[in-house]
Amino acid sequence: DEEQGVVVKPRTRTKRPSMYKVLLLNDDYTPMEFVIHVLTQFFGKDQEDATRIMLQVHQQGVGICGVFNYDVAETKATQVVDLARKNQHPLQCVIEKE
Ligand code: TYC
Repeated sequence: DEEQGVVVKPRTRTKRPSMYKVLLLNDDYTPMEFVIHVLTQFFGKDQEDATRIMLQVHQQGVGICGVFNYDVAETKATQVVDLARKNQHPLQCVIEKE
């Protein structure tokens, strides 16, 4: 190519951003209503979906609120924990790389 005078465009590899699950963990003290509130307000779930996810966490110990890029996942998890602490609930919300 070079000797024929053809200009080759350098290719830069692009990566799709890694995605992160936001998980809620069960505990013995956080009220079910508060968990449902979190799922509707921070994760856009309707009442039915929020109740289903809350019960799954309650019964299985962990459940998925949603999957987001790192910044959004980290922000949501922090907001959930901040609101829980403000209300003196021990609710844990963590992120996990997919
Ligand atoms: N186990 C809690 C209770 O019985 C309810 C609960 C559900 C707490 C989900 C946390 O992520 C959670 N009040």
